Amino acid sequence: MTYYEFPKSFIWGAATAACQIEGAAQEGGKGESIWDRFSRIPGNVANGDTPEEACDHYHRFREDVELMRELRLGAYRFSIAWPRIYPNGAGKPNRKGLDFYNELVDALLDAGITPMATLYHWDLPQALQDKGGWENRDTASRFADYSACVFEALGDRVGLWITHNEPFVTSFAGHYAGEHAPGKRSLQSALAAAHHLLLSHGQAVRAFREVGRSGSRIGITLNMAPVYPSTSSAEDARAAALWDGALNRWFADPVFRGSYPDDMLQLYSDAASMPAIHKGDMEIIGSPVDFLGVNYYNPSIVMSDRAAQPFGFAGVRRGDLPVTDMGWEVYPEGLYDLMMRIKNDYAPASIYITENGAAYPDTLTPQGTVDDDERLDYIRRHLVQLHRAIQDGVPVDGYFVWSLLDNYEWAHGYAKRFGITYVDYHTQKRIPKKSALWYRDMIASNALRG
Ligand code: GCO
Repeated sequence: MTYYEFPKSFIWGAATAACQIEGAAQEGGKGESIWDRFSRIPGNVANGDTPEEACDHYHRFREDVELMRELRLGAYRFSIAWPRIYPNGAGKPNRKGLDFYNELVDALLDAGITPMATLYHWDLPQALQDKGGWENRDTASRFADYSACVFEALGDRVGLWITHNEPFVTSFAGHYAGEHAPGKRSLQSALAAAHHLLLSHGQAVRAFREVGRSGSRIGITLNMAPVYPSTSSAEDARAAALWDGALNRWFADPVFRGSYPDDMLQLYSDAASMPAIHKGDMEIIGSPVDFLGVNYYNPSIVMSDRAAQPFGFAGVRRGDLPVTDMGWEVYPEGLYDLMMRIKNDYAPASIYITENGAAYPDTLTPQGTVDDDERLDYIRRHLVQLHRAIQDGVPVDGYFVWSLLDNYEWAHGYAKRFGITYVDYHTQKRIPKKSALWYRDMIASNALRG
């Protein structure tokens, strides 16, 4: 039996996002978000599910904080719904929206839980979408104003900030694949959205440096994956390099090096018209961050496929790995490879795993428990690899399991359960799964056995 002890200051947490858990979509003065709008269009979301009620966390946050306390979480990553603060995207902030997050933060601090706030987890005010959304450069300035308002309101108590969650998904799932709000399908739109998201990140970091309390920290969360070619052929190696460019380098290079990668810039400029990159943009985007947030779920395995649009490569499965309910292959060693790669190529001062977890089709036993052994095993095996990366010098300071609660899984609606806590959507009852109880005990010992 091996004993994997984590650093003393290591932070154990769980993550959620406003749109996925809050509900109360039309209460407390909240404005419409692009997900409120997108989810009501038939065909966009499984079962026609909307975020209207979700986990009703808006009304049950005290109970949820109590649950976190019982699970001994050291930190909680949540997101702020921009349309709660600026129902119309700009103008005067909505006091009731700020009050909600003020009360949540106070409840967390009373329970001894460190709050980590994400400013943008995909719920753009619809009013800004009506003006072009992230394709419009002006949205970046609106984001900087919104961020400054929230820093001002919560910055005396929130010490950990994330500007954006997964700008790759916001831009490409939302504007190229059309699977997420606002449902666009154009490479040009996706590239414009990506640039303005990155620009808004840099602007928010600069706004934070002007007001941020000393000791508080800001970063960005990227969804990154190790990319493996499916064979040792030169074509597959090229395919893997391109996908790595699209998924990882297009976002990490600007943030850490202040430039887009040359090979991708060439490829994208040949295929679509790039948004205007103003003088000074790249310096703003490259403003130093205090940490990198990494969301890791599964590896990318890529092969060359001349027929695949638009760049002649396709993602494939390795085939010999178990898969989750999302169809994602489970490969914990990928987390180790990814950590080493990030350390070598970008050398961030600090890393938080801001999401890692798995969906499985959980069921309640007659005794009222949820025996999610597969999820428990998924988390445990990823933590073993994370421990290995820390031993090898990667500065990982915390881990947040996705997710605290079963919740609204975007285009999959309520059909996919990622929680360590089961949510009965009819009664809104929360039932900690076996993985949650295991996580609680692991946190208490700050170590794994395995
Ligand atoms: C993401 C988001 C989460 C998802 C989770 C599971 O990574 O897509 O940050 O909101 O729910 O990742 O897909």
